[in-house]
Amino acid sequence: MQIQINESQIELVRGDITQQETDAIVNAANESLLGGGGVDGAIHRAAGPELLAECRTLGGCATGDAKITRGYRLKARHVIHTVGPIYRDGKHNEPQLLASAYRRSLELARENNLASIAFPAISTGIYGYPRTEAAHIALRTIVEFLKTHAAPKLVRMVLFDAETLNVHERVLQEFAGRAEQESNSAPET
Ligand code: AR6
Repeated sequence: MQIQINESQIELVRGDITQQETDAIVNAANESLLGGGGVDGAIHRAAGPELLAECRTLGGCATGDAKITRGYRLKARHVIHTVGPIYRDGKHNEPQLLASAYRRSLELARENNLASIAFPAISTGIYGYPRTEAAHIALRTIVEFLKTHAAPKLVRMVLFDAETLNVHERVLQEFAGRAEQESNSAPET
């Protein structure tokens, strides 16, 4: 599924983020930036040990922030490492921190003149964020960013399993319907 926001595309696909050929892929890392399980482990395995060596120089990353490295053996030239919140009950700033992880990643892509970026569903694995709530926050943050910035031109979410893809498709359809209503009701000039 794909929708357009101004000059940019948001795309949802099922797949493995380590295989993406976008300018950057986003890693759902932890504050140490020294590797872990899930998507983090898969990215480090695919990129090779040079990625960990560069990560060691970064001094970690706060939750909600992001840092950029090279992609080494990946098809993507860059990895943007971000840290989503560990989900507790939704009342410990988790929505703000998750939105910030997406926004900071998009800002870094823009600052580095990257045209395309691929995200996993940050925090929805080991960090336990409920999938549907996380999809709303992720897609709302991406849509808002692309409404006010001309780049990146392609933002792809790479979902690992069919059910997570379905959830994101349903949420993006809601947003797309709303955007259409807004443009239909806009006063003619
Ligand atoms: N491609 C795309 N998505 C994937 C892949 C893949 N290769 N592998 C897993 N996913 P998680 P988190 C999905 O647990 O919740 C690490 O140890 C997965 O199904 O990777 O942010 C870090 O070091 C899920 O939907 O990240 C941290 O300590 C999503 O990616 C911690 O886990 C995120 O799951 C971060 O936990």
